[in-house]
Amino acid sequence: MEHLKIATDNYVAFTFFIGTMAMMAASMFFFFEVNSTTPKWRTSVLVSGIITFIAAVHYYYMRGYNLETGESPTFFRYVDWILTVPLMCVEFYLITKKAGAKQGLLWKLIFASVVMLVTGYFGETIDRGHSVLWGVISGAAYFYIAYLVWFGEVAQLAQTAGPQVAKATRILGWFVLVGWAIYPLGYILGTPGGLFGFQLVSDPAAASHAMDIVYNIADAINKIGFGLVIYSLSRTED
Ligand SMILES: *C/C=C(C)/C=C/C=C(C)/C=C/C1=C(C)CCCC1(C)C
Repeated sequence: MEHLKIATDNYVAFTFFIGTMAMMAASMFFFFEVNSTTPKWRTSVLVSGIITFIAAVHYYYMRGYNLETGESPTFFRYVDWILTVPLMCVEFYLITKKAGAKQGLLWKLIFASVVMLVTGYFGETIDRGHSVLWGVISGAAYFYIAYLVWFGEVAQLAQTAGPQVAKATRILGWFVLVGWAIYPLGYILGTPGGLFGFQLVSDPAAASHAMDIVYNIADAINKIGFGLVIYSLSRTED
């Protein structure tokens, strides 16, 4: 078998490689720091590590898959997201729980994130002809999550949970509003529906490469960044 190496101009393979490394390093960091975390925040820091660890395992696989086939590992990308995004919802629940968050709120967040991801998957794979429609439905679920975090129950509970939790929730809210908004951009670049029919990248292979690079950058920012906000909350509040 031919020995596979990353060509220096292959940015897709490169971002998969760096993504794998970053997720592994972040997981080690969060897991080791659990020991020196106060009991109150231990679960939250542990969940941060589980999120980056799940991503590390998927990235390791996606990196190899992409290197060998040159294709986009869409299925495993979505398997990763369907596991990690609900866990990010768990983080919102855990930090507002002391202020009285109910399990109903957790299920609302998880349900919206599953709708967001399943519809996005349809638009990227089995029904690409209607990618704009699926993208719009997915976007509605996304805005609902952003609404809950900025103005809904999450925001209200965070206000009564003390200044540190309120501050952390606001920063996490920015991750949802700005960091998560990078994903629809990748979707627009990569699907045939483009931006309501306007195709930004016309060559299909180039479009799929652009999408992978955008998703890889977004994952590193959002999964590791999110975890670091939780980590810093665990060090300021006792
Ligand atoms: C760790 C992975 C994360 C935080 C993934 C987040 C993914 C999204 C916010 C995806 C959103 C999408 C839309 C809002 C519309 C188009 C389809 C998606 C699934 C790319």
